[in-house]
Amino acid sequence: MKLRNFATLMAGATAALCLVSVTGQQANAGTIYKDWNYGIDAFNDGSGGSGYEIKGIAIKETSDSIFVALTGGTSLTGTYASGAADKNIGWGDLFFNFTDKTFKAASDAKSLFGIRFAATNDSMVSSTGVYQNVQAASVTATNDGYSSLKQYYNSGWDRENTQGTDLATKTDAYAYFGEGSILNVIGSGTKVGDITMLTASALSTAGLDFAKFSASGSQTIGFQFSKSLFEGGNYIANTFIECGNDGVVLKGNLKDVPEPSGIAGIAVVGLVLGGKLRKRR
Ligand SMILES: [Ca+2]
Ligand SMILES: [Ca+2]
Ligand SMILES: [Ca+2]
Repeated sequence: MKLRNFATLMAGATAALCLVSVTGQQANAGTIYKDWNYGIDAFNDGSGGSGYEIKGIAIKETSDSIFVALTGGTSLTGTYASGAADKNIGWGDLFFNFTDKTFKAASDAKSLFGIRFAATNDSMVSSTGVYQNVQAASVTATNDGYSSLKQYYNSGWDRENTQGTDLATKTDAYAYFGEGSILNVIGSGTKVGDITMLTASALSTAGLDFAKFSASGSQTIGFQFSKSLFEGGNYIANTFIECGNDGVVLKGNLKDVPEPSGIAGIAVVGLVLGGKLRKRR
């Protein structure tokens, strides 16, 4: 729990008690296998072919690190595409939403966490790494992509597990993302730390096994970062390809995020909100 959230909690505690989540984020979804939480995406909803097909996402936490893996047909450096402004279409950025808000609302409130892991993509932040206070932006227009999520679905790409097993239907996708622009990169945010890219063998050693779900793509990308950069509790993680041709979501829960040091000064706040915090965590 980051310090800034005490203020957010104080401001929102009363309202939060009265609100019923409309996004289903309270659910600790995903499929856990050997400590990895998996979201498996439709294998046939990558508009444009196998080079734009996401098959799955997986996240694992250890005592001090968070591991992320993505698999599909898109390499870390993307695919040549004559219609893109930079002649390349690759991965967008990865987002984590720890709030009870929809993606758009959390983005508008600059409450998302974002990770730029693809150094050659069109992210609007200058370097790879972990960012907080993130507002998302769309780069589909400069990547020969869809002007909206509605246009993607109206083009015939609605499939079972359209945004992965945790956001399986178009209706669910609209409820979380809305029907408008596909916000797929970090538009702005504050960098809080770096990521370390992981080799296939390192991922295997860490227990990653997309083959368990018959979801091994030709490209599997992985990285890790310090859990101290992050927030605990329920999350919705997601990423889209730069053109919006495919996207995947994973819901889960981070249990063991270390408490920041030096919180004694707001111990009273902690006591008052203790019940609320325990519930969130
Ligand atoms: Ca897919
Ligand atoms: Ca591009
Ligand atoms: Ca998808």
